[in-house]
Amino acid sequence: MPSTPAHDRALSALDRFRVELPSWGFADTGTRFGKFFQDAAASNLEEKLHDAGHVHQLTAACPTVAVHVLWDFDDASDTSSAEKTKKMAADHGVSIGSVNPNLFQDQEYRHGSLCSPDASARERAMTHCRESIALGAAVGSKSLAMWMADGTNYPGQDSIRRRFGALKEAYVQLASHMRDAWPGATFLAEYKPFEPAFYQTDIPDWGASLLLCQAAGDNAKVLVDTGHHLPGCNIEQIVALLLAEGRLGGFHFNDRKYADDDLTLGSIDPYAVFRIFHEIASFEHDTGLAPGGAGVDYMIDQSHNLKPKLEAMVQTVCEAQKQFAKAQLVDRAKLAEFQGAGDLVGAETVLKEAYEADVSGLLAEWRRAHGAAEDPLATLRSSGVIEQLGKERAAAREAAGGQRGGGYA
Ligand code: AOS
Ligand code: ZN
Ligand code: ZN
Ligand code: ZN
Repeated sequence: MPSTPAHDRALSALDRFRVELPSWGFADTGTRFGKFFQDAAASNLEEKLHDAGHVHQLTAACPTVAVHVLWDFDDASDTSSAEKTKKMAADHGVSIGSVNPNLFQDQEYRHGSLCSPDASARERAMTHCRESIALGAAVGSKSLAMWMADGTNYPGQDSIRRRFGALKEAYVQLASHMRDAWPGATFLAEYKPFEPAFYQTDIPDWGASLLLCQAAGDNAKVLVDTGHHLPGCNIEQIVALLLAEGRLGGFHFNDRKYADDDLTLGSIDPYAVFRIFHEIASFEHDTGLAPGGAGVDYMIDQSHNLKPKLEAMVQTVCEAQKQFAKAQLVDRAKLAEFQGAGDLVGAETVLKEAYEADVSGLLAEWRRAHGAAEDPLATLRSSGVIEQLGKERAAAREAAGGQRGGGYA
């Protein structure tokens, strides 16, 4: 591909585009109907960090790994192993990314955690969050990713206003505690319109997340999980508005056809991914920020039931880079001209031209320059690494009495 200003801009934008891998995406997972085990699945933090490190080695784009407090650290109150964890990550060429508290697996959370009508459940949840904050600071992470399963299953079950009030109070306290105990880190507030609660969730949408963040303070930002929207939702508009308000914290990337399906990013609708990146690139352009300057955290949140986990992660990272690069190619001067002239077809064509551009050469060039595999997925698939890990881990499991774990139950 010839070196044009757009080409060079895309190359340097890719330098700042980092995609965080979820530790739980390397472990066995399933649906509520059951699990299909994979021999190569990771069963402890060390193996997850190993796998994440391998994805980073192939892509040079994934230096951090999101951790889940009770799946990756047995005891949330114990920060004494933080140095060991940091070193373990460093040994695999990565570092610890967002810290995800677990506010859904304790029996006491039957009616919710921070929103529960039961004061002792609320207190337990607060303690767990404070411990997660201490852990995050100790492992050198930069963010706390708050996702809560709180909600109700039936109309009348509880007071929606009381629950949201309790939640707001809790977020205000936690974000403020974070400013002292973990300076510089971001409090990320995720939302989801359904599941596991079926009648109402306590943070159903970005509006509710935004209200909480506005109350909680400047370190609180909204986390957009691309799977957490009702059908037809215009996610890029949410992204544009949150950027304008200075409240877009980051993403949990995945794709969906029906619900929170955890499909690989762009497997259903790659144009939607492009449109999200276009909004971010447009914001950075209009505000004079360099690409990556909007301070958005890009994280993957996918648990793969059937696809080999390493392949699915590499596929996702490459897809994200592809759509990100294309969004950098949008001719913004031309677009502004068409927009000003009210030329719909002209404006749409500018977007489509970038979306339809072939960026494979550009991505290969970037990967060569950064020590990544030129085609990470092909390299992984022909390397035999997954088969080898499968053999080793199956044998180790056998020796340990068949124990599995470390992800969604
Ligand atoms: C759940 O639906 C959410 O997407 C969570 O972000 C996530 O899967 C969980 O926090 C994993 O730790
Ligand atoms: Zn570079
Ligand atoms: Zn998520
Ligand atoms: Zn989800």
